[in-house]
Amino acid sequence: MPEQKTFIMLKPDVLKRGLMGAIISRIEDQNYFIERAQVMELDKQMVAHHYAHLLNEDFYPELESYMLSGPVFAMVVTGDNVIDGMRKIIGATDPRDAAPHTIRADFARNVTENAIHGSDTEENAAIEITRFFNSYE
Ligand code: DAT
Ligand code: MG
Repeated sequence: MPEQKTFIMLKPDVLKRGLMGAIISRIEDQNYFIERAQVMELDKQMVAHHYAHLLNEDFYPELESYMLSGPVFAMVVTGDNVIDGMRKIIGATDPRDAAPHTIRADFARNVTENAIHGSDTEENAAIEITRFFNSYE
């Protein structure tokens, strides 16, 4: 299994509801390592870049206002096969479709407020880490 890096972001309501610790425990329980982390506020431009593939969707305004509703917690997480491994413990985009015991099944409120982002490919992980942390090391 390859050692990889992925970009993980805990979305605003996770910070508001005090769920950061519970979700970080699940990441560490997989023996993944949190290499970099910061609480930060996004702006419209960062949300537009991060969700560029969704700009024309009718739900984009709702997604944008959710992502701007408070600070997020951005992380670089490393580990064996961590990109797919994190997607697996995160669960499906819509929590109604997410497998039992996944982070979204347990913590997401709905498809918009779905608690957490995880990169889907190595290419996107590198782009997202660079966008949020200014460098890919
Ligand atoms: P994922 O976050 O599982 O990679 P995605 O990249 O397709 O999913 O979408 C990014 C975010 O956009 C997702 O976490 C929540 C929002 N979103 C996606 N599909 C949606 C929908 N049908 N209605 C509302 N929000 C949606
Ligand atoms: Mg995605």
